[in-house]
Amino acid sequence: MQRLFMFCVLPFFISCQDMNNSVDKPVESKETKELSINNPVITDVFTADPAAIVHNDTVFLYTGHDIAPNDFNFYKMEDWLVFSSTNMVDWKSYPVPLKVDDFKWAKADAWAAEVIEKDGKFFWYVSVEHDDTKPGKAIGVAVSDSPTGPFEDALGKALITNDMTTATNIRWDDIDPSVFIDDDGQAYLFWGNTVCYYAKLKDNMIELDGEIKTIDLPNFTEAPWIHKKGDNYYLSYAYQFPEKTAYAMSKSIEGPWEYKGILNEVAGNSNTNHQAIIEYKGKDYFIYHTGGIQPNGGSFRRSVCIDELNYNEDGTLQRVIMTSEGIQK
Ligand code: FUB
Repeated sequence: MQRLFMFCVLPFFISCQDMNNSVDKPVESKETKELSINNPVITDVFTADPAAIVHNDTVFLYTGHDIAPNDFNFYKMEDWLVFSSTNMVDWKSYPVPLKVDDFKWAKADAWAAEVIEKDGKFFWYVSVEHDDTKPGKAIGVAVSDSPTGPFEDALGKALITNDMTTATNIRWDDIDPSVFIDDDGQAYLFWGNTVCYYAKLKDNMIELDGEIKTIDLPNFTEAPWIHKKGDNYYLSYAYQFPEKTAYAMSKSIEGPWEYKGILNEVAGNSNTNHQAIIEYKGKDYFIYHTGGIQPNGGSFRRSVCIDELNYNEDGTLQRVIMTSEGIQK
């Protein structure tokens, strides 16, 4: 009899209790999962001006390195850094792979740079201050057999100097190189400040192939980045100052470029905004910098952050939402 109660009556009793509970009690809220705070992605040094490539299923993140003292309100940058990750969250660091001093003809300012792989070699295009023989900013190129270096000057002189570009009189218009290899194998270098320049590169990646041209983009400040998705080319860039990121689209790397609007707002307490865009394991990422490490972070002590990038069906880009959480594992 006792057994009969347990097997037949008790379940019925429990289920009536459940019904009563669901009527009388408010529905409990679903458990919310606490997300990790993953931005900035590097927190032991200041990192700026990100560029990134995917090689052998690994992301290599190349950054500038802000070392300005807390009371110094301009850039102090002497070398570039490299990190790698296979999940966009955990980043491995390496010995310093490239310094201004590695370019004998340069005297200062390890400003924005970008790396590309071609035929098993890694070419790193950098902005620096030329020595007094050719005043102004200049673009150099270093090369290595490994994505993490060591890199060495590939040319022994600058690839671009201030006297080669005359669309503006300023001495800092030859900065922020962005390199892109089109589907037919032709490589292009884009760069500029105030004026956006581009030129073809020869197959050896260390000589220009033909004339330097300009692209007319609204409020172009600096930091061009070229990427392609499907049959669309995208030219994103720093817009106005303090800088937002804007972008233009084209069906050809040679243009015409159609301005599409703002992609990212002013990046918090950093007056510059410098982006890299990559696709990795089927997802798209927007890599940028803020002054997010406190108390001393800011325009001259920046830190690289990563958030998702989303495309609309027509290929246009959704505005980036900068988050503290960043990318979750
Ligand atoms: O980091 C120095 C300069 O600030 C870069 O070359 C620009 O893109 C801006 O981020």
